[in-house]
Amino acid sequence: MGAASGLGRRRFLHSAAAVGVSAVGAMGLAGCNENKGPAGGGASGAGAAASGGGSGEHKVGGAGSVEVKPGQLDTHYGLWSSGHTGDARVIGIPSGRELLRIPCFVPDALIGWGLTNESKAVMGTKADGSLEYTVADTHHIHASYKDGIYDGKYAWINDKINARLARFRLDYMVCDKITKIPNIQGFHGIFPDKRDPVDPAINYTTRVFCGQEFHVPMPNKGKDLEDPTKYHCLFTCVDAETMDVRWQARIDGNCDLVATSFDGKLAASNQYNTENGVHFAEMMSAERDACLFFNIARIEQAIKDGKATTIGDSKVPVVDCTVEANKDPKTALSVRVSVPKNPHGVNATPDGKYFICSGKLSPTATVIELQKVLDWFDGKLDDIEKAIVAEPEIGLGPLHTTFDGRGNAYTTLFLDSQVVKWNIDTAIKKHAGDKALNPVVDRLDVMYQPGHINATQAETIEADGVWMAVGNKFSKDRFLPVGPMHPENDQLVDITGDKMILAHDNAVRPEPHDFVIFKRDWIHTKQVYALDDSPIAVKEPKATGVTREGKKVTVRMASIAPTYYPIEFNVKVGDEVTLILTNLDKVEDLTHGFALPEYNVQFLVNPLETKSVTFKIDKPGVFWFYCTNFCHALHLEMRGRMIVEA
Ligand code: RUQ
Ligand code: CUA
Ligand code: CA
Repeated sequence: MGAASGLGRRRFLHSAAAVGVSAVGAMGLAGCNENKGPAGGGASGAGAAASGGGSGEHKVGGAGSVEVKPGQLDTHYGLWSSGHTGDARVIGIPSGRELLRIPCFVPDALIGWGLTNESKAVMGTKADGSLEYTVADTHHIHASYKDGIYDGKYAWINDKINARLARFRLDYMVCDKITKIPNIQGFHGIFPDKRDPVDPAINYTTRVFCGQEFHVPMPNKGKDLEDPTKYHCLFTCVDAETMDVRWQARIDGNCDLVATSFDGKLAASNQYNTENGVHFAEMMSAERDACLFFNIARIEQAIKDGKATTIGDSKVPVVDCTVEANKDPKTALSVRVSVPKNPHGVNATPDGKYFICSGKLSPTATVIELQKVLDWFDGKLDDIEKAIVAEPEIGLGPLHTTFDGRGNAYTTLFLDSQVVKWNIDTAIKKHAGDKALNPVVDRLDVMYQPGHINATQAETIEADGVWMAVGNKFSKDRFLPVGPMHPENDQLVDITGDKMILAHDNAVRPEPHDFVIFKRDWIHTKQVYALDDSPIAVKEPKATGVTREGKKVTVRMASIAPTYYPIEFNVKVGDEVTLILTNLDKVEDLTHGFALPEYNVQFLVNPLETKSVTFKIDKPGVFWFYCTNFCHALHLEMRGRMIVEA
């Protein structure tokens, strides 16, 4: 990326550095708002170690202190993707504290994800019962919508490596479904829709759109390797409730990220490699790539009208959204708007009017007016390029953009190691002819090489412009050295004022990608399961015990602190044991573990939760199973014997 930025863009580096100084200078101004912020935090900010630009004391702005004192709660939830650790994280904002990791695609030893039968059923297994995949790369996480804000029901996350989409239930904060998307590689961007394009009563999420980044020959059977015309990507629509794949659209070029309009009519993906090159040099030749818009109502009508095909063994209907097939606005299912070379990131403004794509290799952001795209589909706009209403120069290596709900955009500049705040309306006026205007409002140095960025509620109509988190890919000198691999640095910025104020650093295990942040009362979690959540729950101590059918043995267990029922059971060498454990404790936070030596078993059961594991008995002996999770004064005594007679 560094080489690609080119010498010609040096001047941006210089001007960016000059303006960056003012961000540090401005920190003195912000102190007057102390303690008035919605976070209602502490008085001095002394607990917040961070400072702008790497030196000087921390100032508290309108958002309040980042310090969350003992006894207080964070004001916001953050849902973070974790990159190639393959899971998701729940972060408290403003403290930056990691509250939970939610496993989905890869095993997790703490809760026994990938070990219990229930989690294996979600994750998917091979014929021999082993997990189909044990690695994943999660990039983008987004929550379900109702009336333009999150409804607290679901969140979704992608696995770029193995083309899977996972769903989290936000009440229990667990993964409940994973869907493998057929015929794609490099599954990257995702975004739920926000309402139905046709039925106004459906003002909530019913679809999740998924972009494919790595194009492959279709079908991908080892043929047509050097024929770029055979390489395509698919844009996929998954049903939010059933998690079935509803349809796919075959396209040219590679999808980077995905955005959806608040009216439900359009989904879009910014694209690089519109050249459709198979080799790196070909992928870099065009001066402009694109943002590709999908007309959802038309695509679904086309499928109803039988205008779909299928690919390979997949039964999913596939429509043709290639450029060649969609030239006539009256019938087009999709249309491309140009964006400079190899763009990255596309984001919807909270007022519902624009999508903004970052230039990445161009020092610009491209503002596309959604009404104009709809006008083109209606035959009212003669040239789709007129949908571009601004293309401000903002700095080097722009990647992702977020919003404060007051008309400002905040874009990460990877090469400048800055966040640039710019005004969307000013950029539009400048594009329309008022060349004297400067849309850039402020710049803030961040440490270092920022990628993702998101402000509180910025992906909803209630963007509140309080806090903004910036995910920095490098932290270098920012934390104590821990060997060659540094943590990453999530920085929190107060965006309530004209000037951004850097408020907090927190180290984070590499490598988070996207995240969303929203006020804490937008979700209501449950602390205790319902016994009936599991069809195999062991509902009372009386229902415990061992049953046998030939070599298949079922052990029904219950836990009530500080003991298991039964506390011992007998099985035989050669048995296949399915052990079902229900935690009959109903008290919040009273979680038990179950570990079994020599059999590689460890999992947790939360209050009234049921889990099961299946394993083969291959040796005689006494095996003490025990509770791994501190639950009671007699936690260490919570154990029992599995007896296998010789
Ligand atoms: S994308 S740095 Cu992380 Cu998947 Cu933009
Ligand atoms: Cu039960 Cu520790
Ligand atoms: Ca890194």
